[in-house]
Amino acid sequence: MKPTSNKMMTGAEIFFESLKKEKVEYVFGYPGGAVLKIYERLYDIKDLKHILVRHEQGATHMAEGYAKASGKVGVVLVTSGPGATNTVTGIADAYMDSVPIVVFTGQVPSTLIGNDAFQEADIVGITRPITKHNFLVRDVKELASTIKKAFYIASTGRPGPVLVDLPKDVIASVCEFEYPEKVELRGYNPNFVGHQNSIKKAAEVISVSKKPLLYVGGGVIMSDAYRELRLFAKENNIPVTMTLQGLGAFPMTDSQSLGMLGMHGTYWANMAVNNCDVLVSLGARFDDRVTGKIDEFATRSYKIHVDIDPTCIDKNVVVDLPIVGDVKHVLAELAAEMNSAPDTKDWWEQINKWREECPLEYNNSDGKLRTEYVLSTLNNKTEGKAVIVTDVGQHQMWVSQYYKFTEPRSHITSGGLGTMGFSLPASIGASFAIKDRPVVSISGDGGFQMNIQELITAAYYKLPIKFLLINNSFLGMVRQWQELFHNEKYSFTDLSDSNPDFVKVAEAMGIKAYSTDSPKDVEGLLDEALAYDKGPILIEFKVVKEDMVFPIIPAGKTIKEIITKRLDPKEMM
Ligand SMILES: Cc1ncc(C[n+]2csc(CCOP(=O)(O)OP(=O)(O)O)c2C)c(N)n1
Repeated sequence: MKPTSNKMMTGAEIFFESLKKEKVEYVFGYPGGAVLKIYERLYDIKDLKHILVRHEQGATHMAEGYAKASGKVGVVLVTSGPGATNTVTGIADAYMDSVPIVVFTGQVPSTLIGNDAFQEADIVGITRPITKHNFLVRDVKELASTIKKAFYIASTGRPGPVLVDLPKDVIASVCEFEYPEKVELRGYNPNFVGHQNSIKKAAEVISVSKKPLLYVGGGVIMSDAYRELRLFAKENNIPVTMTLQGLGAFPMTDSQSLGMLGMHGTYWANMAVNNCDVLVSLGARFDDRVTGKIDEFATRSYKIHVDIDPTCIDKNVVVDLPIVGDVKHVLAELAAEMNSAPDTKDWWEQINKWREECPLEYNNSDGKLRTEYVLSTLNNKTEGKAVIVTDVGQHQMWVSQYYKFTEPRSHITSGGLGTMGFSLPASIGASFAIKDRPVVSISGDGGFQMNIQELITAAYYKLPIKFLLINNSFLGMVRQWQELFHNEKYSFTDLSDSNPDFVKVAEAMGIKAYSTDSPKDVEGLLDEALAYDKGPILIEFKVVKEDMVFPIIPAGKTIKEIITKRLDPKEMM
């Protein structure tokens, strides 16, 4: 189909011309009645790659994985009704983790909206609380400007998901195509430059502190502020702890890294938070998995909070000095304002004592296969440089402890929503973005089954993803809570009788697959997986069933209640 006239185009043509203007490379999608006109046009388009998924939830996680790995906006295209509602979990996930995606949903014709028409769902209403913004396009004349706004809103300020609902008649209508150069939105002006006086004050406070700590979140990675962070931390010899989303913002191999803080964070990172005198939060949001009991969180510290989103300030923890701005700019300014580095010698001595007091450990001598061993071996073989996409559960927390991320945009996980079924499709999105490093998807046997259909997508597009399946035959993290906090009532968490033969499942979908329960096989299998580039490969590691992730600070508790190992039954008596 050729453009209708010089500049006159159908809505479907305008849609693709607008995506071209936004330099979109990939669209993760699934067709249906309400978007047939778009797919009709797509049939003849060569310079945009449409990735056919197997379920629309998969499409949204792929867009997230692509966005997180590349720093670009991920794009989804689905039909109305069930196609649209299937995207809801992925949209909520992107909202919680501030991931820039734009989701285009088909809608029934404008004249039928509100009539309970076939495959009608009020997706704008449904997603209002879980999108940064959403639009229903009522007139084809608004289509191009709406798409421009959608990409702008998704990718600026604190990033997030934007949904654009496209009624069937709008897509079929015709108008002149003109793509706006600029976006002007009243009331939406993300503040990039922090207040100069506040930055000066922060520099003064940090210079004279004795026990400063940098608490780094995903915002540092999103604003590409890792160089500024490294410079600032090194020049001032300040320890750095990271949130789950912040891992990779500062090299975990550097002696100044304390690793992750919070519920499953390191003992020394949590002790440092509890004892620091100045806490500098950079692109992090003080979420409950980090703070534990809020009234007792870092009570000894003067708190500085740098964030681009003003609604984050004082939301969970009241701070002493807020700085609203892009963390990249603020960190550069802060570095320039520092007259002298703080004296942190004693502070480091104390932190290093905590490191020795309670190191991360696991049993590596009884001949049994353990997740920590698999992850440490993977870390050694890839030197902390692979792109690791995890699911949700115990394996996810072990990754945060045993994989030493050295690069930003290398750790992709569902943190805020904690969505099982995230890793498999998100690794597909990441694999389209990343070609020069291995992409490794790590899932538990529970979460792996939640979007298992997307193995077909990975196989069809011959993506060289390494799927590592950590099979403990349990919904491991829930089992752990049942053991620790619910009287050992293992209610519906044992999957040993119902799990499928994962190797056969993978093979049926065209994927090379292996399984082992022996530590002796780990090196060889990882070598084979890392060398294999003809398509995806799956390795199932049958690990010890009842292992638990330590340390753990129970939900809503403090460092005083930290549990560092499984209690010996004799100790409990
Ligand atoms: C969609 C969804 N449903 C339920 C949960 C609750 N949940 C959190 S962790 C977990 C267990 C995960 O088990 P598995 O995938 O086997 O990973 P493991 O903890 O064993 O590493 C469950 C059920 C969730 N996070 N997401």
